[in-house]
Amino acid sequence: MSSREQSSPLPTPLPDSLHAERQGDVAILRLMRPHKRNALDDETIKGIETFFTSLPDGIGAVLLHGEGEHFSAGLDLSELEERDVKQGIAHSGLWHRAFEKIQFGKVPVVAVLHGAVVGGGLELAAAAHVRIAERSAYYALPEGSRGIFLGGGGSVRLPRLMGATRVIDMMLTGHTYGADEGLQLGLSHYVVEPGAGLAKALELAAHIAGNAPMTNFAAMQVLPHNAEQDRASGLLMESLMAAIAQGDPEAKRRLRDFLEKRAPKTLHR
Ligand code: 1HE
Repeated sequence: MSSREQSSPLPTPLPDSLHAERQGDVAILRLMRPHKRNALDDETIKGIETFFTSLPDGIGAVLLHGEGEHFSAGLDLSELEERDVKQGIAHSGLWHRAFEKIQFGKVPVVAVLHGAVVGGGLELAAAAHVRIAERSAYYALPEGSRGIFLGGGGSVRLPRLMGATRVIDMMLTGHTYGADEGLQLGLSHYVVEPGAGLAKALELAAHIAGNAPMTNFAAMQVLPHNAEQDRASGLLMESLMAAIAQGDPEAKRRLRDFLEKRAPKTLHR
């Protein structure tokens, strides 16, 4: 996809707090509540679930980012006041469903992080596959000081990214991390200058969309599962997935391209 490629709207009906468009084979989902620092209310979470379950064919990657100065201020705290225990469990379940659709959906997701990436905003970011942080990004879990807890899968995903003890520290002490620290800890994979995140994300998303779909599927689905299952099951799963991927006609075509000197070489860039 070139940066000159035209944007077109995606047909899925979404709430005003989200905007979706398509550039070639990349779908772009933007959080659109900058006046509320992209706080995530129920409507937005339901919209995220709808978006990821109704991606049209031909989309090879999703780019996720937030309008305004911040990626997301997390849970919309104004909706919390009246919720009882039963409603709290249902609410967390809603977030779990939506974010599982991101992590284990049809295609890889590239997130651009800037400004506040806090609470549920960090949980949302953690569900993406590739994270690009602009230098303004910072990470925090203010749940401790608000008297609440993680609810969007963060207690499962974040310890796997950065270690449980760091997550405990963030929640207990309010410790925040900046963009460069986040890169070292695995909260992002790239750090770029302010304003450069979207272009980098479009470049990476276009690269991902150009991969063989079966390889993208294997990377998204098999790697996280193998990180959690026993060694023997992991190795068996790997053999099966490797055989499925290499048996696909797309793999045969790509291998022929390389052997007949039509494919790009693997160089350090
Ligand atoms: C909000 C929210 C929100 C802003 N829910 N309305 N998240 C937090 O504890 C983070 C709370 N937010 C902040 O600390 C700050 O807003 C920021 C550092 C992110 C940005 O500061 P600033 O000075 O740019 O904005 P602001 O003046 O604080 O906020 C602008 C408006 O957004 C204001 O509303 P207004 O009507 O008075 O203009 C704020 O009330 C509103 N706003 N953040 C609701 N989070 C699944 S469980 C997940 C658990 C969590 O996510 S806990 C973490 C919650």
